[in-house]
Order: sequence, then structure tokens, then C-alpha cells
Amino acid sequence: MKTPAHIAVTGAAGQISYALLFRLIAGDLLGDDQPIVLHLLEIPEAIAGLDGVKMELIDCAAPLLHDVVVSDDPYVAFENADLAFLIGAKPRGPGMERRDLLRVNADIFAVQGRALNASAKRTVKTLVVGNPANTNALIAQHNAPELPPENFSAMTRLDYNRAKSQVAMHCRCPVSEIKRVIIWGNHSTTQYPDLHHALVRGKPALDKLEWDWYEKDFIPTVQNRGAVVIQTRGKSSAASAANAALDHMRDWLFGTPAGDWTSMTILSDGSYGVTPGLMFSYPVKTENARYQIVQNLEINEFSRNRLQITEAELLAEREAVRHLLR
Ligand code: NAX
Repeated sequence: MKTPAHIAVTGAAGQISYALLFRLIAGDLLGDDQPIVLHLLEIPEAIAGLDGVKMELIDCAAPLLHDVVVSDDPYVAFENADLAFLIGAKPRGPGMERRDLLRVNADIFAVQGRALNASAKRTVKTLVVGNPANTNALIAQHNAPELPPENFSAMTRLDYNRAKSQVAMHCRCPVSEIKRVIIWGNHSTTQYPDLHHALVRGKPALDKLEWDWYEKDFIPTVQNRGAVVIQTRGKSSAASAANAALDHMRDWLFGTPAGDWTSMTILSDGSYGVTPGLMFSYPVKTENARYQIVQNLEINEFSRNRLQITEAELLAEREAVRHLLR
């Protein structure tokens, strides 16, 4: 039998985690022969609720689940972690500006970065889901100086999945026929969903699609999808976010399919003229649990402008949390 994988999940009593945990113990990420120990982190007020989730996990009698650790201490929760899903964050309250949200959450991710640095395996792969995800990931990474910077990422996979599905619906073809979609930049409404390099049934997407639809319908639809889900469902995306978190980690660990790529928010190395050291969503290919930014894609003026808009937002976010960056 394989040694159990230790998976840490923060915000474990929240709605995304509720959609994630049961898929983890069913083997949806690491396969049906990989035992799992779950390490669940919550704030003290939510521990009682999390104890209830733990009971339900146990009640699944899942053969892969070897243990469940519940804690309100990140140093305990991250102990020995191989994978960390940082989902827990404070939601935006009434009258709260994005700037206020940034500040409250920045402190959380500084603490958790330090805890990962102290407690997790040196190879821990970290995915930040909690918003503002890019900048939270940057803070966590800066506060974990002994861990490889390339092992920190944030989630734009939900945006990528949304983009793929919009194209598939518009072209009336299966999602599997849509390849090489890109989400550039921030997980926010400034993100740039780019179809200039996308393929539909192996042919350039923009040869098949009307430009008007691309610019005026597709781009804003993907950028604003999260808000529209909240308006429609009355709650923010949960199952689709958990699904995207699994897709992100699975591709990172096991590789992207031949002929395709994915989008991940990772530390910029300056590729495509983006300021180095920002957490920026790029097209990436993955192999042997490592990612590489897809290089040499042509960026026209339309795309360049949009890349600059989302980069400017990330630079402003970084300025607002500068005191937490080492
Ligand atoms: P919920 O409010 O249902 O759950 C969040 C949980 O985090 C709560 O149980 C809360 O007690 C816990 N928490 C708060 N501070 C914590 C801390 N310091 N340590 C540990 N746990 C803590 O939110 P949910 O719908 O699960 O969403 C979680 C986060 O994901 C939010 O920030 C949300 O904005 C973000 N999202 C990010 C997405 C992405 O694509 N990157 C998409 C979905 C989602 O909007």
C-alpha cells in the first residue's frame, strides 16, 4: 500500500471545501490507490461546524481516507502537508471596498505562509483559492522563504473552464474540442480571456467566431461570470470552484494533455513583458509535476492593452500589501 498523502485544506467548513473534500476522498485527484490524510483548518468559531463535516467524511467509510485532523492552528494543520488548498478567506462584507478585503485577507495569508514554511513538506504544492487569490498567493509565497517559490500558485482555472465552456456552447461542439484557451492576469474582472491562440476542432477559433461576439459578449461574460452566478444562485460558485481546484492540481501533478495547455497563476518571470515577481495567470504546460510558461505566442495590440490593464491592477494590489512582502 502507498504511503498516505497529506492534504491540507483551509476554510474547510466553507462551501467550496464542502464540495472538494468528498471528491478528494473518492480519489478524484490522486487516484483510487492513493490513501489520504486530510488536515482541515478553520477559525475557532467554525470548528464546531467542521467537526460535523469530519463526521460526514468518516460516515462515507471511504477506503482511501486514513485520518482527518481538525485544527484552528495553521502550524498543526500544515504539518507534513504534501498539498495545500488555501481556500479560507474573509468574504467581502457590506460597504467593504476591495482594498479593505485585500488588507484583511493579506494578514491571514502572511500567517499561513509562515506556517507552511515551518510545518509543511519542503515539496508542498500550494494552491490559493481565497480572494483576492493572486495577491494572497504572493503574500503566502513571500512569507515562506524556505519553500520553492514555484510551488505557489493561485486559481484562474475556474475562469479558464468557464471560457472553454462558453466557446463550446457558442460553437455547439464538445468542450473536448476546444483547446489552447488562455486566461491572462488577475482572477478579477480585469482578467483577459484570450482566444487568439485557441483552437476549435483543430482550427483557429477566431476564424470560426465572430469578432463582435468575442469582444462584446465572450470577454465580459467570462470576466463577470462569478458575479452573475452570485446574482442567479444567491451564493458564490462552490462546486465549480472545487472542480477547478481539482483540475488545477491534477494537471500540475500529472501533466497537461498533448497539444493543449492550461492557465495557472504563478510567479511571473518577466515573460510577455509582465513585471517579474507578480502572481500572474499565464498559459502553462505541465510535465513531471512542474510547469513551464508557453513561450513565443504572438501578442497583438488588442491583447497587449488588456494584459497591461490586468497587470496594473496587480501592481496596485501589491503596493497595498507591500509591508507583508519580504
Ligand atoms: P465560505 O464563506 O463558504 O467559506 C470560507 C471559510 O473560510 C469559512 O468557513 C471561514 O470560517 C473560513 N476562514 C476564514 N478565515 C480563515 C482563516 N484565517 N483560516 C482558515 N479558515 C478561515 O466561502 P467559499 O465560498 O468557500 O469561498 C472561499 C474563498 O474562495 C472566497 O475568498 C471566495 O471569494 C473564493 N473564490 C475564489 C475563486 C477562484 O476562482 N479563485 C472562485 C470561487 C470563490 O469565489
